[in-house]
Amino acid sequence: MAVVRLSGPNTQGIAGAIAGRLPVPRYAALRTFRDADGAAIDRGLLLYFPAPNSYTGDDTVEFHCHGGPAVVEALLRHLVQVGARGAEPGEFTQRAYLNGRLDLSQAEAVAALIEAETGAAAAAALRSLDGEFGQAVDAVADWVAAVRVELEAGLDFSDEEAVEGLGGGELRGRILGIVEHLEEIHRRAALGVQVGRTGDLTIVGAPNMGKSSLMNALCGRDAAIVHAAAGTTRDVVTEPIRFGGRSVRLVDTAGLRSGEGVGDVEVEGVRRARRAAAGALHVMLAVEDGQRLDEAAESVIRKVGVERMTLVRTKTDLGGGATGLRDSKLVGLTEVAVSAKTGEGLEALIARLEEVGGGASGEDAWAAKERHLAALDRAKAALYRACRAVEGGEEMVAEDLREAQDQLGEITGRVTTEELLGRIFSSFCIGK
Ligand SMILES: Nc1nc2c(ncn2[C@@H]2O[C@H](COP(=O)(O)OP(=O)(O)O)[C@@H](O)[C@H]2O)c(=O)[nH]1
Ligand SMILES: [Mg+2]
Repeated sequence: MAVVRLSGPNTQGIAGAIAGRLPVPRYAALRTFRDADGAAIDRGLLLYFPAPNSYTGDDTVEFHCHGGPAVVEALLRHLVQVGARGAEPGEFTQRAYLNGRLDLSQAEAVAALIEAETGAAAAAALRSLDGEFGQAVDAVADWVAAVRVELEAGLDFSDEEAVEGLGGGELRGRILGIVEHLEEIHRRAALGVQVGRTGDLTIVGAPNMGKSSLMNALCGRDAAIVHAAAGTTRDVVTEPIRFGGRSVRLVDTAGLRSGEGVGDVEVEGVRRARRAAAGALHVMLAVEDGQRLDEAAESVIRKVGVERMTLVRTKTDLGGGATGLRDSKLVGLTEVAVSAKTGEGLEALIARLEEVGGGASGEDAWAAKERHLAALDRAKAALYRACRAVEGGEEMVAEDLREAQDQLGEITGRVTTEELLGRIFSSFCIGK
Protein backbone atom coordinates (compact mmCIF):
# COMPACT_ATOMS: atom_id res chain seq x y z
CA MET A 1 0.00 0.00 0.00
CA ALA A 2 1.00 3.62 -0.39
CA VAL A 3 -0.16 6.52 1.74
CA VAL A 4 -0.59 9.86 -0.01
CA ARG A 5 -0.96 12.69 2.47
CA LEU A 6 -2.64 15.97 1.67
CA SER A 7 -2.48 18.90 4.06
CA GLY A 8 -3.27 22.60 3.99
CA PRO A 9 -6.15 25.03 4.03
CA ASN A 10 -7.95 23.65 0.95
CA THR A 11 -7.65 20.00 1.91
CA GLN A 12 -11.41 19.45 2.20
CA GLY A 13 -12.17 20.80 -1.26
CA ILE A 14 -9.37 18.92 -2.99
CA ALA A 15 -10.00 15.61 -1.23
CA GLY A 16 -13.74 15.97 -1.87
CA ALA A 17 -13.12 16.40 -5.60
CA ILE A 18 -11.32 13.06 -5.69
CA ALA A 19 -12.97 10.90 -3.08
CA GLY A 20 -16.41 12.42 -2.49
CA ARG A 21 -17.72 12.95 1.00
CA LEU A 22 -15.08 13.09 3.77
CA PRO A 23 -15.41 10.43 6.47
CA VAL A 24 -15.93 11.06 10.19
CA PRO A 25 -12.63 12.46 11.58
CA ARG A 26 -10.06 9.76 12.35
CA TYR A 27 -12.27 6.92 11.07
CA ALA A 28 -11.23 5.00 7.97
CA ALA A 29 -13.78 4.83 5.16
CA LEU A 30 -13.63 2.90 1.91
CA ARG A 31 -13.82 5.25 -1.09
CA THR A 32 -13.27 5.19 -4.81
CA PHE A 33 -10.70 7.77 -5.87
CA ARG A 34 -11.69 9.35 -9.18
CA ASP A 35 -10.05 11.60 -11.75
CA ALA A 36 -11.62 14.72 -13.35
CA ASP A 37 -13.67 12.63 -15.81
CA GLY A 38 -15.08 10.53 -13.02
CA ALA A 39 -12.98 7.50 -14.01
CA ALA A 40 -11.78 5.39 -11.09
CA ILE A 41 -8.09 5.63 -10.18
CA ASP A 42 -8.23 3.20 -7.25
CA ARG A 43 -10.37 2.07 -4.35
CA GLY A 44 -8.83 2.57 -0.94
CA LEU A 45 -9.18 3.94 2.53
CA LEU A 46 -9.61 7.61 3.27
CA LEU A 47 -8.81 9.23 6.61
CA TYR A 48 -9.57 12.79 7.65
CA PHE A 49 -7.77 14.70 10.43
CA PRO A 50 -9.33 18.16 10.81
CA ALA A 51 -7.25 21.09 12.05
CA PRO A 52 -5.81 21.57 14.58
CA ASN A 53 -5.60 17.89 15.60
CA SER A 54 -3.41 16.66 12.80
CA TYR A 55 0.33 16.16 12.38
CA THR A 56 0.77 19.48 10.61
CA GLY A 57 -1.93 21.31 12.55
CA ASP A 58 -3.75 22.03 9.23
CA ASP A 59 -6.59 19.94 7.78
CA THR A 60 -5.04 16.68 6.61
CA VAL A 61 -6.33 13.76 4.55
CA GLU A 62 -4.67 10.41 3.91
CA PHE A 63 -5.39 8.35 0.83
CA HIS A 64 -4.40 4.71 1.42
CA CYS A 65 -4.09 3.39 -2.11
CA HIS A 66 -2.44 0.40 -3.79
CA GLY A 67 1.30 0.83 -3.89
CA GLY A 68 2.05 0.33 -7.58
CA PRO A 69 3.72 3.32 -9.21
CA ALA A 70 0.97 3.76 -11.85
CA VAL A 71 -1.77 4.19 -9.21
CA VAL A 72 0.28 6.49 -6.98
CA GLU A 73 1.37 8.63 -9.92
CA ALA A 74 -2.20 8.93 -11.25
CA LEU A 75 -3.43 9.97 -7.82
CA LEU A 76 -0.63 12.52 -7.37
CA ARG A 77 -1.16 13.91 -10.88
CA HIS A 78 -4.85 14.36 -10.27
CA LEU A 79 -4.29 15.96 -6.86
CA VAL A 80 -2.10 18.55 -8.55
CA GLN A 81 -4.75 19.13 -11.24
CA VAL A 82 -7.34 20.00 -8.62
CA GLY A 83 -5.09 22.41 -6.75
CA ALA A 84 -2.52 20.61 -4.61
CA ARG A 85 1.24 20.80 -5.09
CA GLY A 86 4.08 18.45 -4.20
CA ALA A 87 5.48 18.98 -0.71
CA GLU A 88 9.03 20.19 -0.21
CA PRO A 89 11.36 17.94 1.80
CA GLY A 90 10.35 18.16 5.44
CA GLU A 91 7.46 20.50 4.70
CA PHE A 92 4.89 18.54 6.71
CA THR A 93 7.13 18.71 9.75
CA GLN A 94 8.00 22.34 9.06
CA ARG A 95 4.30 23.20 9.07
CA ALA A 96 3.86 21.26 12.27
CA TYR A 97 6.62 23.41 13.76
CA LEU A 98 5.19 26.66 12.36
CA ASN A 99 1.74 25.74 13.70
CA GLY A 100 3.22 25.15 17.15
CA ARG A 101 2.66 21.37 17.14
CA LEU A 102 6.36 20.65 17.71
CA ASP A 103 9.33 22.66 18.84
CA LEU A 104 12.36 22.70 16.59
CA SER A 105 14.27 20.05 18.53
CA GLN A 106 11.24 17.74 18.21
CA ALA A 107 11.00 18.41 14.48
CA GLU A 108 14.64 17.42 14.10
CA ALA A 109 13.99 14.31 16.21
CA VAL A 110 11.50 13.20 13.53
CA ALA A 111 14.35 13.11 11.02
CA ALA A 112 16.58 11.37 13.57
CA LEU A 113 13.93 8.70 14.10
CA ILE A 114 13.63 8.09 10.37
CA GLU A 115 17.41 7.82 10.06
CA ALA A 116 17.91 5.72 13.21
CA GLU A 117 19.98 2.63 12.44
CA THR A 118 20.01 1.14 15.92
CA GLY A 119 17.62 0.62 18.78
CA ALA A 120 19.67 3.03 20.87
CA ALA A 121 19.45 5.76 18.21
CA ALA A 122 15.69 5.23 17.83
CA ALA A 123 15.17 5.40 21.61
CA ALA A 124 17.17 8.64 21.80
CA ALA A 125 15.13 10.09 18.93
CA LEU A 126 11.86 9.14 20.63
CA ARG A 127 12.94 10.81 23.87
CA SER A 128 13.69 14.02 21.93
CA LEU A 129 10.44 13.68 19.96
CA ASP A 130 8.54 13.44 23.25
CA GLY A 131 9.94 16.89 23.92
CA GLU A 132 12.26 16.00 26.81
CA PHE A 133 15.28 17.67 25.24
CA GLY A 134 13.41 20.81 24.16
CA GLN A 135 11.67 21.16 27.52
CA ALA A 136 14.94 20.86 29.42
CA VAL A 137 16.48 23.55 27.20
CA ASP A 138 13.43 25.81 27.52
CA ALA A 139 13.47 25.41 31.31
CA VAL A 140 17.07 26.61 31.44
CA ALA A 141 16.26 29.48 29.09
CA ASP A 142 13.40 30.46 31.42
CA TRP A 143 15.70 30.51 34.44
CA VAL A 144 18.10 32.74 32.53
CA ALA A 145 15.17 34.98 31.62
CA ALA A 146 14.06 35.16 35.25
CA VAL A 147 17.49 36.35 36.39
CA ARG A 148 17.52 38.84 33.55
CA VAL A 149 14.13 40.22 34.46
CA GLU A 150 15.20 40.74 38.06
CA LEU A 151 18.39 42.42 36.96
CA GLU A 152 16.65 44.67 34.51
CA ALA A 153 14.00 45.55 37.02
CA GLY A 154 16.88 46.50 39.28
CA LEU A 155 18.35 48.62 36.51
CA ASP A 156 15.13 50.41 35.64
CA PHE A 157 14.21 51.22 39.18
CA SER A 158 17.71 51.67 40.51
CA ASP A 159 16.82 55.07 41.91
CA GLU A 160 13.95 53.69 43.93
CA GLU A 161 15.10 52.17 47.17
CA ALA A 162 12.18 49.71 47.31
CA VAL A 163 13.73 47.39 44.73
CA GLU A 164 16.56 45.28 46.06
CA GLY A 165 19.06 44.26 43.41
CA LEU A 166 20.62 40.80 43.51
CA GLY A 167 23.85 40.71 45.49
CA GLY A 168 26.97 39.90 43.41
CA GLY A 169 27.65 36.62 45.19
CA GLU A 170 24.09 35.43 44.94
CA LEU A 171 23.89 36.40 41.30
CA ARG A 172 27.02 34.46 40.45
CA GLY A 173 25.76 31.44 42.38
CA ARG A 174 22.53 31.42 40.47
CA ILE A 175 24.25 31.67 37.10
CA LEU A 176 26.63 28.83 37.99
CA GLY A 177 23.64 26.73 39.04
CA ILE A 178 22.18 27.26 35.57
CA VAL A 179 25.51 26.27 33.99
CA GLU A 180 25.37 22.99 35.91
CA HIS A 181 22.01 22.16 34.37
CA LEU A 182 23.33 23.09 30.94
CA GLU A 183 26.23 20.70 31.37
CA GLU A 184 23.91 17.81 32.10
CA ILE A 185 21.85 18.68 29.02
CA HIS A 186 25.04 18.85 26.98
CA ARG A 187 26.15 15.42 28.24
CA ARG A 188 22.88 13.77 27.18
CA ALA A 189 22.78 15.58 23.82
CA ALA A 190 26.42 14.74 23.07
CA LEU A 191 25.63 11.09 23.78
CA GLY A 192 22.74 11.38 21.32
CA VAL A 193 25.02 12.80 18.64
CA GLN A 194 27.36 9.87 19.19
CA VAL A 195 24.59 7.28 19.16
CA GLY A 196 23.20 8.65 15.89
CA ARG A 197 26.54 8.66 14.11
CA THR A 198 27.17 6.31 11.24
CA GLY A 199 29.80 6.19 8.57
CA ASP A 200 32.75 4.48 6.96
CA LEU A 201 35.44 2.27 8.43
CA THR A 202 38.25 3.01 6.02
CA ILE A 203 41.50 1.12 5.47
CA VAL A 204 44.52 3.11 4.28
CA GLY A 205 48.26 2.48 4.11
CA ALA A 206 51.20 1.98 1.77
CA PRO A 207 50.90 -0.47 -1.17
CA ASN A 208 51.15 -4.18 -0.42
CA MET A 209 50.50 -3.83 3.29
CA GLY A 210 47.62 -6.29 3.06
CA LYS A 211 44.82 -3.71 3.07
CA SER A 212 42.62 -5.53 0.57
CA SER A 213 43.25 -8.84 2.34
CA LEU A 214 42.17 -7.20 5.59
CA MET A 215 39.04 -5.81 3.95
CA ASN A 216 38.11 -9.27 2.66
CA ALA A 217 38.82 -10.92 6.00
CA LEU A 218 36.59 -8.38 7.78
CA CYS A 219 33.65 -8.65 5.40
CA GLY A 220 34.03 -12.38 4.86
CA ARG A 221 34.13 -12.35 1.07
CA ASP A 222 36.47 -11.46 -1.79
CA ALA A 223 35.25 -7.90 -2.21
CA ALA A 224 38.63 -6.47 -3.21
CA ILE A 225 41.31 -7.91 -5.49
CA VAL A 226 44.40 -9.12 -3.61
CA HIS A 227 47.67 -9.31 -5.49
CA ALA A 228 51.39 -9.38 -4.78
CA ALA A 229 51.90 -6.50 -7.23
CA ALA A 230 51.82 -3.05 -5.66
CA GLY A 231 49.15 -0.70 -7.02
CA THR A 232 46.49 -3.37 -7.55
CA THR A 233 43.74 -1.46 -5.77
CA ARG A 234 43.26 1.82 -7.58
CA ASP A 235 39.78 2.94 -6.78
CA VAL A 236 37.87 3.01 -3.53
CA VAL A 237 36.16 -0.34 -2.88
CA THR A 238 33.20 -0.30 -0.50
CA GLU A 239 31.25 -3.08 1.15
CA PRO A 240 28.19 -2.51 3.36
CA ILE A 241 28.21 -4.51 6.59
CA ARG A 242 26.21 -4.63 9.81
CA PHE A 243 28.47 -3.71 12.63
CA GLY A 244 27.67 -3.26 16.30
CA GLY A 245 23.99 -3.21 15.34
CA ARG A 246 24.26 -0.54 12.67
CA SER A 247 24.93 -0.29 8.95
CA VAL A 248 28.42 0.92 8.14
CA ARG A 249 30.62 0.62 5.10
CA LEU A 250 33.98 -1.02 4.97
CA VAL A 251 36.18 0.94 2.60
CA ASP A 252 39.38 -0.29 0.97
CA THR A 253 41.62 2.22 -0.78
CA ALA A 254 44.61 2.48 -3.09
CA GLY A 255 48.05 2.27 -1.44
CA LEU A 256 49.50 5.64 -0.55
CA ARG A 257 52.56 6.24 -2.69
CA SER A 258 53.92 8.75 -5.15
CA GLY A 259 56.98 9.36 -7.32
CA GLU A 260 58.55 7.25 -10.11
CA GLY A 261 56.37 4.79 -11.95
CA VAL A 262 53.11 5.99 -10.45
CA GLY A 263 50.69 6.76 -13.25
CA ASP A 264 47.84 9.27 -13.40
CA VAL A 265 45.22 6.69 -12.50
CA GLU A 266 47.08 5.67 -9.38
CA VAL A 267 47.66 9.31 -8.41
CA GLU A 268 43.89 9.81 -8.60
CA GLY A 269 43.42 6.63 -6.56
CA VAL A 270 45.74 8.00 -3.85
CA ARG A 271 43.83 11.28 -3.84
CA ARG A 272 40.58 9.37 -3.33
CA ALA A 273 42.17 7.32 -0.56
CA ARG A 274 43.14 10.47 1.33
CA ARG A 275 39.68 11.91 0.88
CA ALA A 276 38.09 8.67 2.12
CA ALA A 277 40.30 8.79 5.22
CA ALA A 278 39.38 12.40 5.91
CA GLY A 279 35.64 11.65 5.84
CA ALA A 280 35.70 8.32 7.66
CA LEU A 281 34.07 7.45 10.95
CA HIS A 282 37.22 5.50 11.76
CA VAL A 283 40.44 4.81 9.89
CA MET A 284 42.52 1.63 9.98
CA LEU A 285 46.12 2.37 9.03
CA ALA A 286 47.68 -0.85 7.74
CA VAL A 287 51.44 -1.28 8.28
CA GLU A 288 53.19 -4.59 7.78
CA ASP A 289 54.44 -6.01 11.04
CA GLY A 290 58.10 -5.11 11.51
CA GLN A 291 58.04 -2.09 9.20
CA ARG A 292 58.37 1.54 10.16
CA LEU A 293 55.75 4.11 9.25
CA ASP A 294 56.63 6.09 6.16
CA GLU A 295 56.05 9.79 5.57
CA ALA A 296 52.68 9.21 3.83
CA ALA A 297 51.40 7.20 6.79
CA GLU A 298 52.48 9.87 9.23
CA SER A 299 50.79 12.59 7.25
CA VAL A 300 47.52 10.61 7.33
CA ILE A 301 47.85 10.21 11.10
CA ARG A 302 48.37 13.95 11.51
CA LYS A 303 45.38 14.70 9.33
CA VAL A 304 42.94 12.17 10.80
CA GLY A 305 44.08 12.36 14.42
CA VAL A 306 44.84 9.42 16.72
CA GLU A 307 41.36 9.28 18.27
CA ARG A 308 39.77 8.42 14.94
CA MET A 309 42.38 5.85 13.97
CA THR A 310 43.70 2.36 14.71
CA LEU A 311 47.15 1.21 13.63
CA VAL A 312 46.77 -2.31 12.25
CA ARG A 313 49.99 -4.36 12.15
CA THR A 314 49.40 -6.79 9.29
CA LYS A 315 50.82 -10.17 8.19
CA THR A 316 51.83 -11.18 11.72
CA ASP A 317 52.14 -14.79 10.48
CA LEU A 318 55.34 -13.76 8.67
CA GLY A 319 56.94 -13.08 12.05
CA GLY A 320 58.26 -9.59 11.32
CA GLY A 321 58.02 -8.55 14.95
CA ALA A 322 56.45 -5.24 15.88
CA THR A 323 58.90 -2.38 15.89
CA GLY A 324 56.76 -0.43 18.27
CA LEU A 325 56.09 3.24 18.06
CA ARG A 326 59.23 5.25 18.24
CA ASP A 327 57.70 8.44 17.06
CA SER A 328 56.50 10.61 19.92
CA LYS A 329 53.89 12.17 17.63
CA LEU A 330 52.09 8.84 17.60
CA VAL A 331 51.48 8.60 21.32
CA GLY A 332 47.88 7.61 21.91
CA LEU A 333 47.49 5.63 18.69
CA THR A 334 45.84 2.27 19.40
CA GLU A 335 47.56 -0.70 17.83
CA VAL A 336 46.18 -4.12 16.88
CA ALA A 337 48.17 -6.94 15.24
CA VAL A 338 46.43 -9.21 12.74
CA SER A 339 47.04 -11.80 10.08
CA ALA A 340 44.47 -11.90 7.29
CA LYS A 341 45.95 -15.25 6.32
CA THR A 342 45.56 -17.10 9.63
CA GLY A 343 42.83 -14.91 11.16
CA GLU A 344 45.00 -14.18 14.18
CA GLY A 345 44.06 -10.91 15.88
CA LEU A 346 40.92 -10.34 13.79
CA GLU A 347 38.67 -10.72 16.81
CA ALA A 348 40.61 -8.07 18.71
CA LEU A 349 40.37 -5.74 15.71
CA ILE A 350 36.61 -6.30 15.43
CA ALA A 351 36.22 -5.61 19.16
CA ARG A 352 38.16 -2.38 18.70
CA LEU A 353 36.00 -1.35 15.72
CA GLU A 354 32.82 -2.08 17.66
CA GLU A 355 34.10 0.13 20.41
CA VAL A 356 34.86 3.06 18.11
CA GLY A 357 32.32 2.52 15.33
CA GLY A 358 29.49 0.71 17.06
CA GLY A 359 28.49 3.77 19.02
CA ALA A 360 27.56 4.16 22.65
CA SER A 361 24.60 2.35 24.19
CA GLY A 362 23.22 5.77 25.10
CA GLU A 363 20.94 4.90 28.05
CA ASP A 364 19.59 8.42 28.62
CA ALA A 365 20.69 10.04 25.38
CA TRP A 366 18.65 12.71 23.63
CA ALA A 367 18.84 12.68 19.84
CA ALA A 368 20.66 15.87 18.94
CA LYS A 369 22.69 17.43 16.18
CA GLU A 370 26.08 19.13 16.16
CA ARG A 371 24.25 22.46 15.84
CA HIS A 372 22.60 21.83 19.21
CA LEU A 373 25.91 21.10 20.90
CA ALA A 374 27.39 24.25 19.40
CA ALA A 375 24.47 26.35 20.67
CA LEU A 376 24.77 24.79 24.14
CA ASP A 377 28.48 25.60 24.16
CA ARG A 378 27.84 29.20 23.14
CA ALA A 379 25.16 29.56 25.81
CA LYS A 380 27.56 28.20 28.42
CA ALA A 381 30.31 30.57 27.30
CA ALA A 382 27.90 33.51 27.57
CA LEU A 383 26.91 32.46 31.10
CA TYR A 384 30.57 32.28 32.16
CA ARG A 385 31.07 35.74 30.67
CA ALA A 386 28.06 36.91 32.67
CA CYS A 387 29.68 35.53 35.84
CA ARG A 388 32.87 37.41 35.15
CA ALA A 389 30.89 40.54 34.34
CA VAL A 390 29.20 40.59 37.75
CA GLU A 391 31.99 42.78 39.06
CA GLY A 392 31.80 45.06 36.04
CA GLY A 393 28.17 46.03 36.43
CA GLU A 394 24.70 44.74 35.85
CA GLU A 395 24.25 46.11 32.38
CA MET A 396 26.95 43.83 30.97
CA VAL A 397 25.62 40.83 32.87
CA ALA A 398 22.19 41.35 31.38
CA GLU A 399 23.69 41.52 27.91
CA ASP A 400 25.48 38.17 28.33
CA LEU A 401 22.36 36.57 29.78
CA ARG A 402 20.38 37.72 26.75
CA GLU A 403 22.98 36.10 24.51
CA ALA A 404 22.71 32.80 26.44
CA GLN A 405 18.93 32.93 26.18
CA ASP A 406 19.08 33.52 22.41
CA GLN A 407 21.46 30.60 21.91
CA LEU A 408 19.13 28.27 23.82
CA GLY A 409 16.18 29.66 21.87
CA GLU A 410 17.83 28.54 18.63
CA ILE A 411 17.65 24.93 19.78
CA THR A 412 13.90 24.84 20.32
CA GLY A 413 13.03 27.46 17.72
CA ARG A 414 12.00 30.29 20.02
CA VAL A 415 14.67 32.26 18.16
CA THR A 416 15.09 31.35 14.50
CA THR A 417 16.07 32.70 11.14
CA GLU A 418 14.70 31.74 7.74
CA GLU A 419 18.13 30.47 6.83
CA LEU A 420 18.30 28.13 9.84
CA LEU A 421 14.84 26.70 9.12
CA GLY A 422 15.72 26.18 5.48
CA ARG A 423 18.86 24.31 6.44
CA ILE A 424 17.06 22.06 8.90
CA PHE A 425 14.03 21.09 6.85
CA SER A 426 15.75 20.71 3.49
CA SER A 427 17.61 17.70 4.91
CA PHE A 428 14.35 15.81 5.48
CA CYS A 429 12.97 13.26 3.06
CA ILE A 430 10.04 14.39 0.95
CA GLY A 431 6.65 13.68 2.47
CA LYS A 432 7.69 13.95 6.10
N1 LIG B 1 51.53 -14.05 4.73
C1 LIG B 1 50.59 -13.14 4.57
N2 LIG B 1 50.47 -12.47 3.41
C2 LIG B 1 49.51 -11.54 3.28
C3 LIG B 1 48.63 -11.23 4.33
N3 LIG B 1 47.80 -10.23 3.93
C4 LIG B 1 48.15 -9.96 2.65
N4 LIG B 1 49.18 -10.75 2.24
C5 LIG B 1 49.82 -10.75 0.93
O1 LIG B 1 50.35 -9.46 0.68
C6 LIG B 1 50.21 -9.10 -0.69
C7 LIG B 1 49.47 -7.77 -0.80
O2 LIG B 1 48.17 -7.97 -0.28
P1 LIG B 1 46.98 -6.97 -0.58
O3 LIG B 1 45.87 -7.34 0.33
O4 LIG B 1 46.69 -6.91 -2.04
O5 LIG B 1 47.65 -5.61 -0.11
P2 LIG B 1 47.24 -4.09 -0.43
O6 LIG B 1 48.06 -3.66 -1.59
O7 LIG B 1 47.61 -3.34 0.80
O8 LIG B 1 45.79 -4.07 -0.71
C8 LIG B 1 49.48 -10.25 -1.34
O9 LIG B 1 50.42 -11.07 -1.99
C9 LIG B 1 48.82 -10.99 -0.18
O10 LIG B 1 48.64 -12.34 -0.42
C10 LIG B 1 48.79 -11.94 5.58
O11 LIG B 1 48.09 -11.73 6.58
N5 LIG B 1 49.78 -12.87 5.64
MG1 LIG C 1 44.75 -3.38 -2.24
